[in-house]
Amino acid sequence: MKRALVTIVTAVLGVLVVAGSILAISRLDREPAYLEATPAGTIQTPQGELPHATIELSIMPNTSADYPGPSGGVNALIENNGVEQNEGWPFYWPSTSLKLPAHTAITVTVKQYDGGTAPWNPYWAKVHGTVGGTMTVNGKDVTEIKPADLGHTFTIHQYPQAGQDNLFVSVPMIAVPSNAKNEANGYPAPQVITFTFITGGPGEYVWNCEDPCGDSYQDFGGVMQARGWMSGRIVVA
Ligand SMILES: [Cu+2]
Repeated sequence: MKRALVTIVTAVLGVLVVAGSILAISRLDREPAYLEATPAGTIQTPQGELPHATIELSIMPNTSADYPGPSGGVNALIENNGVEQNEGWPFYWPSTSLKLPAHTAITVTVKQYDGGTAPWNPYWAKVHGTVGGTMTVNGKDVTEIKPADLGHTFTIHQYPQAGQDNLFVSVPMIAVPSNAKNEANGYPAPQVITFTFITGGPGEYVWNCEDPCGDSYQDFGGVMQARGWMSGRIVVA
């Protein structure tokens, strides 16, 4: 009888350990919920008339009551350490997980509220992979900005692989001037950046910031290595 009990307890403990490990791993993996592009009719592009969709993002310099920032997964673990390691970290908002329709012109509007850091390579201050090779900064068409004015980048990529189209888009997010005053909401007036790119067939991609806005090694640690802040996933479906 006692032996049977020990066997049962041992088996139950084993199940609990496995279930706990799976839960811990899935917490680590959890990414913000997908933000879906909004259909917006059709648009003329160099590839002819295509379906059009839009998506709106903001880059916040720090969290606040109105912009609490990513809270699940990796970030929750950082906060649970009892030390607010993500205090003052910039982040893309409302999500770093994006869902985009296939074979569609996607117009992204970004309100950029953060200051700047020059990139290690001026390549990241140039526009790559958009329709016309341009973006707009506060309504003006440009193909690049001064590297010293870079705040962040929005860079979509994935290693070439069978079964999905290549997608490479990189757009420099111009910084708010360092002497900009905060408005009533606690943030300076944003730089407004728009750009349009064309998705291929269905696929899974990642994106990240290529401006060294973090800390540690080459300033690519901290916020730069925490999913949900300066990097995320893109599904084209
Ligand atoms: Cu960044």
